[in-house]
Amino acid sequence: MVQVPNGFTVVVGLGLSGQAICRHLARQGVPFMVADTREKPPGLEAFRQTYPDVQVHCGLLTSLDLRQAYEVVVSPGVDPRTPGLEGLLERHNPATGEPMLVGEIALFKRVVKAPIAAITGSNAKSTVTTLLGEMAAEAGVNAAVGGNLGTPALDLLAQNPTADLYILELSSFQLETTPYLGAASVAFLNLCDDHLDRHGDLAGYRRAKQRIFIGAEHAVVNADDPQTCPEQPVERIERFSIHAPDDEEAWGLVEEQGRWWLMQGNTPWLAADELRMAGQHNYTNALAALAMGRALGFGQAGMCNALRRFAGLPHRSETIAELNGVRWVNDSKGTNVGATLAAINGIGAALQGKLILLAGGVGKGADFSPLAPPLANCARAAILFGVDAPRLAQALEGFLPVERVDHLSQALEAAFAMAEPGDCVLLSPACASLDQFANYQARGDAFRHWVEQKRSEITP
Ligand code: UMA
Ligand code: ADP
Repeated sequence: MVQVPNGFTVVVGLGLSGQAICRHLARQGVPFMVADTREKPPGLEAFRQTYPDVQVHCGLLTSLDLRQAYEVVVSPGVDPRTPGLEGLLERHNPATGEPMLVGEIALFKRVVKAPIAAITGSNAKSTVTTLLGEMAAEAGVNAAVGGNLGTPALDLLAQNPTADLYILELSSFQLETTPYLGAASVAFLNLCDDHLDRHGDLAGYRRAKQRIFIGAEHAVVNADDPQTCPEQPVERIERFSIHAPDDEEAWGLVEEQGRWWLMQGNTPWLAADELRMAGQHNYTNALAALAMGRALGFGQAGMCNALRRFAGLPHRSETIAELNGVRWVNDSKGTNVGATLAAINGIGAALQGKLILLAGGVGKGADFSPLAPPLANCARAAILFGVDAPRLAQALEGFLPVERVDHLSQALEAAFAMAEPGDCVLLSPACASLDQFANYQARGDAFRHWVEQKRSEITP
């Protein structure tokens, strides 16, 4: 048994969040040690060099005696139910008044002075978070943007201590270990099967996400997805929808003489064709950002300028090239069924030819059957790879032709051979990438690289 020294904080995980937590505790002069469930976590040597005096435990957490610990701060990738941590989330810490086990955002909340805007949902978090950051910049607000998006919240504090606003993308993992957020404005954008391997079922996943509403002054929710509505009182709630607004406060889409408009109540804010981001799902993303921005006091003109400029993030329904009349689209960030449905519906409807879907990877326990009907309508085939290809095939067979391969590179070759002019080859895997790639970016980069290589071969 490894004894945790009396009064020490235990940081679990040596990834981005864990290292940010360590830097923060070091700045605060709080004594801490580190544990990681992996025998050789990446970055261990560099960490030891930076913190030669900090004790590091690698391996099973059951061999840690936590009885004298002050508190345990877990990284988002670590399940609070991991053996060794059981019961800590439920146990009260007399010193902090919080659970014995918390996450990075709890530490952030204890010290942050400026207001927080927070965004969660199964999909569109990064897009809306980035967009709100662009709107803040247009409004001349000194905002720091990060969280699940990439820069840990505690690093934002260190990098921009005088920020007037912290705009955070928050995952269910981060919210699960945040006792109280108390944000100025939050959004819960949508909910579909994701991370069920971690949360057990959709109800558990939703419960974690619902924590974003704790102490919120203003909330933006999706009227078309009632699961996003708060189960606790929130002072001000605004709704967005793909339909026309049903009251003056509501945000929605209205078609007038062939042109779609982003509206609040009866007031048009912007024509949808002025946005650089394509697809109806991005119109609702824009509405959510507008609702948050308005509540935070940003002016209309600046927010609309940000919307006109923002081209969307890479790996999200990103057109890479057109080869022999076939469009190649990288939606590698489509890591769950909801995102892949949005991509199929957004692209499939407007297509002259057919869709060829490249999908597969780690399905995280999701039900893939909702993909079958829209694919039956608009797809030439689905080409499946990765560890959950058999489960995907089971859901799609009988609805459309299905081909199984081992790896994305073979899926690309197969798609190239079958595509006809007017078609679109869409990488939107509905799965995480971690069985075959370092992350979704590496998977999207592999797609991009292959397409660019092909383009250079076929265009002299
Ligand atoms: N791990 C262990 N043992 C440990 C610690 C980590 O096995 O003791 C594993 C985890 O299971 C995971 C990997 O290491 O597979 C990384 O986990 P981590 O908690 O160390 O991750 P960080 O590097 O701190 O990055 C985290 C977020 N990652 C996760 O939630 C898994 C990043 O979101 C986020 O950008 C970063 O903090 C900064 O806030 C990534 C993500 O995939 C993009 N998020 C999920 C998603 O968006 O669906 C939630
Ligand atoms: P997140 O940070 O929640 O993963 P992203 O903005 O990175 O969100 O987008 C993730 C995936 O979801 C991408 O495939 C993107 O095309 C898709 N997506 C974007 N907006 C929506 C939406 N409103 N509904 C469903 N899927 C969406």
